[in-house]
Order: sequence, then structure tokens, then C-alpha cells
Amino acid sequence: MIMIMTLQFDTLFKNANLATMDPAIDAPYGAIKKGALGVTDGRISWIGKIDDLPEYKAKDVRDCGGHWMTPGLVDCHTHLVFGGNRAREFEQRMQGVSYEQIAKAGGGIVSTVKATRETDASVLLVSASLRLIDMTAQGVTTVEIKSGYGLDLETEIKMLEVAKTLEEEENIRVKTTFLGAHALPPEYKNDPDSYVDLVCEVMIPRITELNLADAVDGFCENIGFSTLQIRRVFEAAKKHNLPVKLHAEQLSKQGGAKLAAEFAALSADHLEYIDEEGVQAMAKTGTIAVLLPGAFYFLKETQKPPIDLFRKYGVPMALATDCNPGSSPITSPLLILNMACTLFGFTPEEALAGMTREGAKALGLGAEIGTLKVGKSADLAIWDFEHPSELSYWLGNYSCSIRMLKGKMYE
Ligand code: DI6
Ligand code: FE
Repeated sequence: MIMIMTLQFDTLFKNANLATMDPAIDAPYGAIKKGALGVTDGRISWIGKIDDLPEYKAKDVRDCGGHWMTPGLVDCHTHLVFGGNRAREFEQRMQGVSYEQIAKAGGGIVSTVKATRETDASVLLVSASLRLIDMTAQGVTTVEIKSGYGLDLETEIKMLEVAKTLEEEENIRVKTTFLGAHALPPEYKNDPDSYVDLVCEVMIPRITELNLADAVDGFCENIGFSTLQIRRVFEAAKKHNLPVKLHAEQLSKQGGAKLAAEFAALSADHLEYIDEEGVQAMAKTGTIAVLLPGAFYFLKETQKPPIDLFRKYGVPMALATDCNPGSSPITSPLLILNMACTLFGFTPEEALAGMTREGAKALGLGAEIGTLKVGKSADLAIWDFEHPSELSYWLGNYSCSIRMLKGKMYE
């Protein structure tokens, strides 16, 4: 006797074109045309051609009218929580003062540190929520949020708690990253190594104890921290079983990417000044290259990250907004896709992969999200366009029509 199983769905999307971004599907964008996708208990439970759909029962059936579905977007590098803004500094830069000069004169990151220390958690929450609303409207279902504008234990904790609260209140998946080694706070101005001691011996242990961070990051740069100092931070992270990431080779070549690879970092980010050896080191350990065209554009950088080398050595390239008040005040993931194409030479397909599949890997979530695949979390977005290249084409001003996070629908 042949048993015919009836599939049970909480939601069934039918008549959708699916940009699965699954590399196992041999078609551009991993596309399944005239497809259907079933969701059960928050997970993708069926995916395929609508004609192949077996017998099913569904609580909610949505006809997508031939529109496109993508994985929910993953913004894997943001500094979303901060006080104040740096428009006056932008004005100075447009008059010819450089980002580094501003930092060395006590402005830059440190001026946002001052504002963030002085701003109440409730006010930080409201301003970050507004930025997040822009992102979710454009299909973001997962966002990484870094600390690093506190640079004292109390304010770093305040920032990370605000990030965690956003997850509870904003229908978004949040990954938090502790970025204590972002800049030197004014009170340690002449004693950087003592500040690194504080990060390693006080902040990382306490933040681990409070379970406030999923990873540890640093800024490896002349105006940030040396590879020797970052090595100490990474060792402390390792001791507390936290994965690492690094702002590396953004403004100059420091060897940060190689160091990140040595610690099997989830990602090395920015990378305009990385050399071939650095790319090879990343390839060996599977460290993801997170490229940030918003900062490249806003700082009027001219040195592009070597995307041909990343392709050559098979280093996956993720994209993110780097939303922050100093070098990338942008809340549009879609504009980032366009910039990756026009400024860095990504194809629209690589760009979408960068903000989905590869972004997920940069957060250690490659098995859970980032592609449309049976078993993964039902995190997705539906767009009323005719081809997925439109995501990189419209200059950022496009909203998705439906967003789903963990099987829950937001329209
Ligand atoms: N690089 C960046 O792009 C952000 N942090 C970093 O290390 C910018 C930080 C800022 O200017 O506020
Ligand atoms: Fe950043």
C-alpha cells in the first residue's frame, strides 16, 4: 500500500519566483521560477516548482502573483546604536580636512563616544529604532550591531543592552558584537596598553558573564589599535569562547586581515588595503571578506578592495551598510547593493549573495539563514519586481511588500 502524506503548512507562498541564493541550484540567483515555498513551525519545510507541490493543507495561502522572493537580507556590520551625529565633521571634511586628521585632533569616533556616554539608553533606543525601520522596510531580517562608542564598561554595556532590546521590540534578529578596541578613550590618551588591559581583563570577562556579545571586534589601524594590541584582544576573546572579527586594512595596510585569519575570524571587514598574502590567508581559514562601499564612498576613498583577488582565491564577499555616524551614515541596504556594483564591480547577483548568504556566514549563521532552503529559518522578503537585478538597480528606494522572520509575517 502506498501512503500519501499530506504536507501541513502554516503558510504556503505559491506562484512566486524564488531567488534561493542556494549555490546547489544551478541557475543564476539559484532561481526557481514559478515556485512555491511552504513554512512550518517557523522553518522552510518545502520548496520547489509549484507543479511539483504534493498534496497539502495550509493555514494561510499567499498567491505571490509571479513576484520575486529572496532570503531576508542580512546586514552583517553596523554601528546602529550611537548618540548625536557628525554632520559638522562632514562639513570639515568637505573643506579638505581628512578623517584621520579629525581623529588625531580628538574628534571622529571619540566625539561620538562623548555623545553616546551622555545619551540615555531610552533615547539611544528610539534613534536606533528609527534607523532599523528603514532597514526592515528594505527586507532586512538580521542585523549585527556593534558596541564601541562607550569605551568604558558602563557605556559599552548600555549600548549592547539597547541592541538586545531592539531584538525584543523590532521584529528583527540581532547579533551583537563587542567593539571595545574601537578607539582610545580620552582618559587613556597617553596609555593605550592600559586601555587594552581594561578591554581584555575587565570588559570581555564582564560582557561574557552578562551574555551580551556574540563576537568580539577591533579597529586595527594607525588611528586605532596595532596588530600586537589586537592580538591580545583576540586572545582574551578566545579564552572566553567568543569568535572574532576585525576592521582591517581600511585606511592603510596593517596586516590585520592576516591576524584575523590566524584566529579563524568569522570575517575581516573593509579591506581596501589588503594584499594578496592577506587574501590567501583568509581563503585558508574561510574568513569572510565583508566589504563596505558606504564607508568607501563617504570617505571619498580611491583604493578599491581587490575583488578579483577575493574571486580568484574563493574568499566569499559579504556586504553591509556599516551604518555609523562618522564614515557611513546610511540605512539603505539596497543602496549598498548598488554601490557594490558601481563602485567595486560586483555583479548584481554577487551583491545580493553578499547581503544574504555571505552576510549570514560572516555572523556564523550560514546553516540557519541566508538562503531559501528546506530546514532553514523562514526569513524571507517578497518584492514586486520582475527580476532580482532590480534590487541592485533602483538606487535604494525600494520597499519589500512582505517580510517574514522565523515564520512570522510582516506586511
Ligand atoms: N571603521 C568604520 O568605518 C567605523 N568604525 C571603524 O572602525 C566608523 C566609526 C566612526 O567614524 O564613527
Ligand atoms: Fe565599521
